[in-house]
Amino acid sequence: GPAPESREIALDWIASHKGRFGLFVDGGWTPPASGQWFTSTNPATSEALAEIAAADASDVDAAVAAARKAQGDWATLGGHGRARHLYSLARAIQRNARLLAVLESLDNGKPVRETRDIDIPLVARHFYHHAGWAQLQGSELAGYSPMGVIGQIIPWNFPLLMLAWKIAPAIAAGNTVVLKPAEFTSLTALCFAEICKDAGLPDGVVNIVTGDGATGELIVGHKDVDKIAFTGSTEVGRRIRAATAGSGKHLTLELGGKSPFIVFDDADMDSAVEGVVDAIWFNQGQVCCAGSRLLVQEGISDRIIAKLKARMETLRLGDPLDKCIDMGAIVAPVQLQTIQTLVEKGQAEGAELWQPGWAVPKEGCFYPPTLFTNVAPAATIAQEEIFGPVVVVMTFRTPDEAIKIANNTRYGLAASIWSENINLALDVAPKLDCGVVWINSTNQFDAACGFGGNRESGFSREGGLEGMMEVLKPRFENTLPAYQTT
Ligand code: TXE
Repeated sequence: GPAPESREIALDWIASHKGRFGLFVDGGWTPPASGQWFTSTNPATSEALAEIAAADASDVDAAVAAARKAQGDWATLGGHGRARHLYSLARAIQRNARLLAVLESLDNGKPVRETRDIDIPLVARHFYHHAGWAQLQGSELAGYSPMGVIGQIIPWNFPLLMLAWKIAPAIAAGNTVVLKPAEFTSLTALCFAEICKDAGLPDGVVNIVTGDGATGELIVGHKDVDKIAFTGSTEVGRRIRAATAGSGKHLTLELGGKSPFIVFDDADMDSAVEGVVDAIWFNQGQVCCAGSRLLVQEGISDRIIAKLKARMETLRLGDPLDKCIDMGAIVAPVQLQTIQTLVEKGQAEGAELWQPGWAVPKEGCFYPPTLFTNVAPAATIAQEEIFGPVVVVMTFRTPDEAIKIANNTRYGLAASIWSENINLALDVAPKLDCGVVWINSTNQFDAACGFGGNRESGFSREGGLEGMMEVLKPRFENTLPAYQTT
């Protein structure tokens, strides 16, 4: 079980704010103008963790105004000056790694082993990496200027990591931001706000505005925001695209997925099975690039399914703070309900469900790892993002058929190919209509590498040079030497 002191570090921090968090605007905490608060709960226990401010139009106005006011000085500080701030943020995140890991696990339900070993280290890495880009602004990125004020709306599946993906490149480039975390998971964003303050980031560069979709809409519709960056559901992405059309705002959308995990008959089967565990049961399957469709070459399908079932029996599900568990809680009752509804639909449409024999905790939002076989290509569970620990298995005969099935959804985020024949893998990879392809691996992320989707998974990339290009705009000014201008 978890060490009793492990949750205390997060509960003490919440108590240091008297259990109630205002908005972080212009470097200080302000109560919501509406006087409205909502509760953030621990999905593993259903206990209330904290009261969070619900921002209304005047709060969003204040946050955007603070960001606008700060932007000029932040830009003229220059790349090297901003880099120093990003480095100190990265170091402050590392110093607070334990608090952030436990807080994220409590608020989201994900295993603390993941927040400790994956989320938080990647967050720090993102700030270190983008400090480097800030330093290159006078050279490699010369000829580009910041966009201005960026409104950022993020989901609940990787709360602090999505914050880092959004904030680090934006502020490295000289923009200032108004970020809204998802309503289920505001706490690590608020802890990050405090870290910004302690690390000496100038007031107004980062503003954190909490609330639900209504607050998000206010940011999207605000006249003085130059760009919107959104990660979340395809439905909301579509609405944001419509709402910003014709406004002149720049837009980045990172949306849903139904990513294929393709196993050819010559694959290393044990590695592939471990890959599936990572692809669909990491973060309880609440991952935009989750390998939620397992496409297996016909001849090995019985063997791989048997191996997978045996592995599923050994997965441990339970208290997210217990370092021995593999799977924690689903983020909230409404998401659990979505998963249950889609699973029932899968059965009603004739697919065969399999779950391990062990019992799932009765209290809290838990859902077991789930495998569907006998799935028709057009079935709802083969087409819709479930965003839970549910994998559907389909078989194929030839590489061409695998490609066809892989591309047969409205999404195009990621794909994973498993084969010992590298020629085959390299031949298939470019034929998959998606933004990221992994070969004999899955869920590989790096701050230096652009991540994003095609089709209804959205557009543009986050990370690396491509990501920097999304927060900069070309500056058309005459930089030619005088003798060339005549
Ligand atoms: O996402 P929403 P939800 C998918 C996944 C999941 C489903 C629903 O399939 O089951 O979406 O999740 C803010 N204008 N993904 O409802 O609503 C909202 O407050 C502006 C995939 O939680 O898209 C939150 O901060 N903002 C995904 C953020 O948008 C609005 C990650 C995302 O919430 C808004 C999350 C509006 N009209 C869910 N409405 C991925 N691809 O990573 C809501 N928001």
